[in-house]
Amino acid sequence: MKTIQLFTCGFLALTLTNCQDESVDTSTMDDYNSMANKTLKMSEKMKGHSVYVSSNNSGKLSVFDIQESLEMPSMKSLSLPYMDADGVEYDVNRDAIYQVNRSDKALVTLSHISQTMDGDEIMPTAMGPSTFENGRGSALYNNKVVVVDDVTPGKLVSYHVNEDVISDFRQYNVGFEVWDVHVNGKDLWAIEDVSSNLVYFKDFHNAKSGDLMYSAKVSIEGLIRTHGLDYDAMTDTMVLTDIGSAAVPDDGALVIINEFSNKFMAAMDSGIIPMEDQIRIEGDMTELGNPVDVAVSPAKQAIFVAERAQQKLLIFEMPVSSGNYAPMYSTSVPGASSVTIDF
Ligand SMILES: [Ca+2]
Ligand SMILES: [Ca+2]
Repeated sequence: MKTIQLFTCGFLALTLTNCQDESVDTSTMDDYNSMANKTLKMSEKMKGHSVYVSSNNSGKLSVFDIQESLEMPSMKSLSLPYMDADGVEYDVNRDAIYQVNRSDKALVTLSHISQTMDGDEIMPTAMGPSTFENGRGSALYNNKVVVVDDVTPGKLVSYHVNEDVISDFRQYNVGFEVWDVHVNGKDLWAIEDVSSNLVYFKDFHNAKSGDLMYSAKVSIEGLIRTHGLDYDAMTDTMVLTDIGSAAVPDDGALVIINEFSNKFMAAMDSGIIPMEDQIRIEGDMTELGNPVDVAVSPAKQAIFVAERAQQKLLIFEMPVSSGNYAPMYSTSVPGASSVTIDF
């Protein structure tokens, strides 16, 4: 009974979009509230129009500007002093990128990102401790970044982050292999690698280091192997990628779940989110093979995909029904491994 009440509370948190004002950590509540308000105002004012794509083999960060057009963005390519990168997060308050540098097994900060020009070689302004082995997806929350360590069994590693310093915060053992995570309010969503499972951790925000038990795990019907996820709290929309078989370069799909909170709540009884609750983009027009990461923008009615098998950034119009849709934009990004947006 207690568990069920916790879940209900969790879903309130989920739908109210911002429950961070209950947070503890080291700040006092007043500090935290005023910081959250300031952050919200700054975020509104500084809403950008860039899409950032990591590569795990090129040593480049690709930045696409969609201000003029989603179908024809302009692009700049930044050179990094490491070849293999994954999770990428944009910090609007610092104009900084936090990126999982897999070559050196460390999270790094790339500062003044909006001032960079095409072809620039950029050096990290901060580098974290090497406390993960096999970094994958990441999520930014409350001046921290949580990085997935895709080891067996899986781990999550959190860091305090800013322009100058990245330091250890907490480490968690989740007991299963993880690929990507998303933080919403105080809660965290993860996808289990080599499965169709979506996993919910209520109140991740306050969890102490050590073993972290999930609150719920549900299967997404029809999905073979999920990798990336993104959730928009304003519209309650969850988007998941399906890479199908990792060895097959043209069997990928995207899964969009509208009214996600209610559907997930129902799935906690049944254990499954059925096909009829999903919209699927799949087929030969889609260019989807191994979509490893995704970002969703309901404001732009668009879904941004890091497509690893085809080595591309793909932009899809937000669909209202399932179908074999061509992307509205498709361009080569060698080694595309992760994507984020600043709007
Ligand atoms: Ca595939
Ligand atoms: Ca992601």
